[in-house]
Amino acid sequence: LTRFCSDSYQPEQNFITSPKSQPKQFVENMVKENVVKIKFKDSYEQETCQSNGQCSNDEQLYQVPDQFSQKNPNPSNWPGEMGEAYLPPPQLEEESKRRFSENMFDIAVSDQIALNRAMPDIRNEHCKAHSRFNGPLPTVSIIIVFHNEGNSTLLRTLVSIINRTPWKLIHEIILLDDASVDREYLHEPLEKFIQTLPVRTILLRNEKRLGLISSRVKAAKIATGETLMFLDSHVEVLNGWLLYLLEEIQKDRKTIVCPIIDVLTWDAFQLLQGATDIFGTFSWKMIFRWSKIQGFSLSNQALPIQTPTMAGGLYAIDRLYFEELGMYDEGIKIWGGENLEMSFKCWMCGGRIIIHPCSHVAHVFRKETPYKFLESESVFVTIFKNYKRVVLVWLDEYKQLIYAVNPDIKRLDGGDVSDRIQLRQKLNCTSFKDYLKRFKLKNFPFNHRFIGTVSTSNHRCLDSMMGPDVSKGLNTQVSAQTCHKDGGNQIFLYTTTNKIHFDELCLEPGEGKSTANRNIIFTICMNDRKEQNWEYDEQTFQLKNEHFKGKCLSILGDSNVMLIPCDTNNPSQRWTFNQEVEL
Ligand code: UD2
Ligand code: MN
Repeated sequence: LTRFCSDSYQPEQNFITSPKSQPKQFVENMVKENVVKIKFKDSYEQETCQSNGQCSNDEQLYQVPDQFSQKNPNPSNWPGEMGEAYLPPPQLEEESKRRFSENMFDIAVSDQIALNRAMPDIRNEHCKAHSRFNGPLPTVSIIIVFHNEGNSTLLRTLVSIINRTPWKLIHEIILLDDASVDREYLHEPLEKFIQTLPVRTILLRNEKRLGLISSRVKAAKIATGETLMFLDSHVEVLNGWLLYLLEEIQKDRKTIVCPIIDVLTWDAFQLLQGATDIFGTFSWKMIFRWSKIQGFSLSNQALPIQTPTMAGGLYAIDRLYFEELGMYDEGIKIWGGENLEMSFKCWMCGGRIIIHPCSHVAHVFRKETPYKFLESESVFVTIFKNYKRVVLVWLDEYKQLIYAVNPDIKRLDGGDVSDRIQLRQKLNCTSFKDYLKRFKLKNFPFNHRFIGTVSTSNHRCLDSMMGPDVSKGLNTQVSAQTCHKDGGNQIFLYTTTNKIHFDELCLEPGEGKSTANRNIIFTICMNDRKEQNWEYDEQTFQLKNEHFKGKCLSILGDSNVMLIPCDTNNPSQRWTFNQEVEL
């Protein structure tokens, strides 16, 4: 029985079981129809299990196979094999340009790459040494929501899952088409395709666009596996990816586990290995950020890393735990901020979030977002309203800092959040301050002296001149501008350890010839770095550098912030801290 469903979906009536059939025949048809140009392996075969998903024993089921035992590999000179870059040859250039904006990645290139292309095993040696697991691992419902996804990218996502996951662990794959427009291949061809898959696959369709977040909730509600695995619709999972994630949930069910997100480039679909020594944080503008672990030790490379926040796209979670946590805030429209909501909620209410350095999923990072958000308002308005909800429910008194730096979040109305506040009470969660203390997130302080504008007696204020992405401000110059009283880039933070922060960055004199005056730039904050320490003299109002003795923070000319010899008569060295945020 095969039926395809809309919003009124009833799982008992409408699931599609997809037994192994003849993918070869089907793929040949697709090639004829010019939908996907290169055929993949004759049929799916499990390396450790029988084709019906039966494994001879659990030892085989819970073991990451050696990648090179893959049967019937593609010819190695096929485009993109082993994650190699494939740039469009001259005859493809026209199509490549013409169709780029469909997805904001090169779909013409993707169409040339085999759906079952081989990928290198990029796990480190420590991970390879940990390739056996104690069963039974929980089963998984893999949830993939898509809106206007490219054809070959979506199919390659599915084929990679089938080829690199023990089928017995896949309770089901749930695909949800979030009201894609004018994409014929997402209809009958996709419906036929999923019937060739050897695991149960459900395809749902939204009649009206719900956005990623509500769609994920909708899919989670019909899922029946023991765990949920959320994926984007343009990924390739790599060898062993799921086993590492499930093992952590098996150990502790209140765990959210994220894989390493490797990069597939938007122009050549080249695999670039993602960093494994990173964790997630977020900025004063509520933007998710990656941060490098200082002093990362090589011997720990197979151990999961605790992360204060997650990127949000790819993660595994116990299904009932996801429910306990109140799934997502459905007041969040399309997407944006939901990853922070999930992160704060999990950590503040007794759970934990980890990144497993052995689990790799490659994701196509697009050039830009190809689809619109809501018709009625700009993307930023939607996203800021989403942030507003998260801030109101989870940030306690720290909401003031967010509001000072991004007044739009303060101004916009994100709607009623009372049910989410109730959820927080029900879950008996700790304060946001405790969350910050636990991770010592430096940009959200709890031992600071001051947060606000820093101005000279002639009404010039320190200004970061930064866009929303603070990481782009690394090594840029600090500026002085007319004090505008609108907060934003003029909000700085002065710590009890004498550092001057803008968000996660610190003020420090840049390189300069020893005799020359140095520009002040933004650098990564480091505890023991004296160049970043500024002693405030309450008599003279000077900010004296602790490393360069006798030198002070000063404005030179109109807007240059420099380190020059201290001079009590210079009004451009007389600084006042104007407290704007009381924490
Ligand atoms: C990143 C995350 C993504 C999500 C988003 C917002 C990663 C690798 N990706 O997205 O999962 O958390 O940030 O925080 O961490 N989609 C819909 N309906 C919509 C809009 C999007 O179904 O109305 C789908 C889309 O087809 C895709 C997924 O949502 O499968 C994420 O969107 P994206 O890939 O455009 O965004 P990305 O990768 O920047
Ligand atoms: Mn994506």
